[in-house]
Amino acid sequence: MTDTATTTSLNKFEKLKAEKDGLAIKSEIEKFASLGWEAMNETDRDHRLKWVGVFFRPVTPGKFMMRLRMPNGILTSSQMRVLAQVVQRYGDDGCADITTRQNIQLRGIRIEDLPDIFNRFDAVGLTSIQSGMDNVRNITGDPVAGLDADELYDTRELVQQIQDMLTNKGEGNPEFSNLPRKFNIAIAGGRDNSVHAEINDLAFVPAFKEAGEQGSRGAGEQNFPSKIFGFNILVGGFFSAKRCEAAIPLNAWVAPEDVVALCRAVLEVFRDHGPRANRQKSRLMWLIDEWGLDKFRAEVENRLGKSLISAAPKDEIDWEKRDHIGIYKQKQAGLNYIGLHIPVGRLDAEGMFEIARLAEVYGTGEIRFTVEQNIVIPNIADSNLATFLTETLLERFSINPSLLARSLVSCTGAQFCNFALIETKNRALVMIKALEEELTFTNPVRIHWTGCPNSCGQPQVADIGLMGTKTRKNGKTLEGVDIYMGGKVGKDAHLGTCVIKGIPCEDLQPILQDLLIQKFGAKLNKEALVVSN
Ligand code: SRM
Ligand code: SF4
Repeated sequence: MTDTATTTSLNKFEKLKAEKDGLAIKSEIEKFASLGWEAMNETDRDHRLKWVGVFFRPVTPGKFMMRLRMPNGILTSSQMRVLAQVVQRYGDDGCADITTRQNIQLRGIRIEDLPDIFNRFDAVGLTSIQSGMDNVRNITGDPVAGLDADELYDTRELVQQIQDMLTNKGEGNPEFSNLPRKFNIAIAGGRDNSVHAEINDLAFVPAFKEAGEQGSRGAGEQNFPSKIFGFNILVGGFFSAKRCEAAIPLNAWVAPEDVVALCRAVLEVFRDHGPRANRQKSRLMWLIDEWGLDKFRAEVENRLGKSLISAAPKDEIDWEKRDHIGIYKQKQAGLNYIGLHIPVGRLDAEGMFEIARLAEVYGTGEIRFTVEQNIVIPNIADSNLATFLTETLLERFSINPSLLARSLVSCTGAQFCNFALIETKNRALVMIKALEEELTFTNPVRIHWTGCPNSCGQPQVADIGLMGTKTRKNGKTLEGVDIYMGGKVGKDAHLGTCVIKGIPCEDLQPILQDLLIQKFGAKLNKEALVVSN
């Protein structure tokens, strides 16, 4: 237990963890399945089940959500088919959402089916372990790792190794199942910061050291003989209702072979010293604030058992961020990856089966998720492209969506999330359609919706971020949004800030229309001009 925790009064969540470790739930699944959700101990049901990725939904009691882990956002067609079978059995209640962490969540789950679902997961190598509460979330990596001719490092293996270390290869690892709070890790392997490194508690961005500054040689060495490849480290990025911060440089560089040990060292420091009294002040940045960066860095060195090398003077993030939608040549001659736009990340069983089929028929069965809640199918031969393009699924999941829809991201919102102050996904889709009827665009505009200040939909990284709130109009309380602007992704990423507060959702469309015209070069369509005249 932590030095901080022993000297301060424990909050409700620390108490429930101290009473019984979340991972203990793993051996009780059969029991819960026969008891049923109504007879279960409420703390087990509402909180501890999250250690195995099962979320009680107060909005739809009895219909649970399951959050998987998808290291680097990669899965196989067989895994996708199992996920589809799971949601299919729930009819209209069953659906899935691709998440802003390159991951997937299933909906409509009945507690009595959990033993069978976990067996099915085991059979195809899927896991949902430690995906919620005070654990490390899905670890993100470059969505085109191993495909992109310009990549600096293929992040896939490293991401998997970190997940294996944290979860004991999916079995559950009590060493890291009682952190002071959630924790996010990302590894960027390309030049465009596809993972939003800046909003993670711990992030690795590609950077070269001059040969001689460091002992061993890294993976990019053959292409840059006088330079050694590794990562500059960023720490402390996070969003919460109370505070949002971009990650700051640790002034440290690691070779790829030291990344797993570095993750372990940082997590041990956070686990053993992170503040646990107030959950609103428990993320890693609060510890860094309390200690100062130098003490934090020294403590990480202690745990690592060696000195950290200072950061490379510059990192290699020098591109604008790509969205990967459309057809792109891979570094392997004759092969392509194709990005499909999945509107607000929402899938049904039929769509999931079809994606699995396309990945098998045209590719090698591999499927990838992006943090924009979309899908990439890699390894499609040139000779298969023409037929691929005739598939009817592309009418639903386009490879060339309209410019506004293309970059739309939305969190879960009021349909399933009890924190939500507004409905998001459906509203976002309706709004985009209405705006596209009125306006013509020359560039994509990245609009992110999030249903409450927890910021799961990352409004601070968007061109226009919309954060749910309650607002007053004519004496009535209405669903509204605070508007964020100025989020920059890719090279020189920085967070956007709130520019307008408390707009009722019913008044939002003309305000967005104005912003799109004034700030993003949108033009009113001829038809809209005629109507407004
Ligand atoms: Fe989140 C809590 C959904 C990404 C910050 N998030 C929740 C819960 C679990 C609340 C709940 O129990 O209802 C939401 C589940 C709703 C549901 O039924 O789907 C939820 N978060 C999501 C997802 C599904 C949004 C999406 O539509 O994509 C994302 C799942 C990612 C994953 O696969 O693990 C998701 N959440 C994020 C992100 C974005 C990111 O990681 O890049 C953030 C901001 C970044 C960060 O954490 O620093 C985020 N979620 C939060 C917070 C605020 C954390 C804090 O320190 O205060 C909460 C509330 C909490 O943890 O107490 C929260
Ligand atoms: Fe729920 Fe709020 Fe997160 Fe949206 S931002 S998923 S409403 S907690």
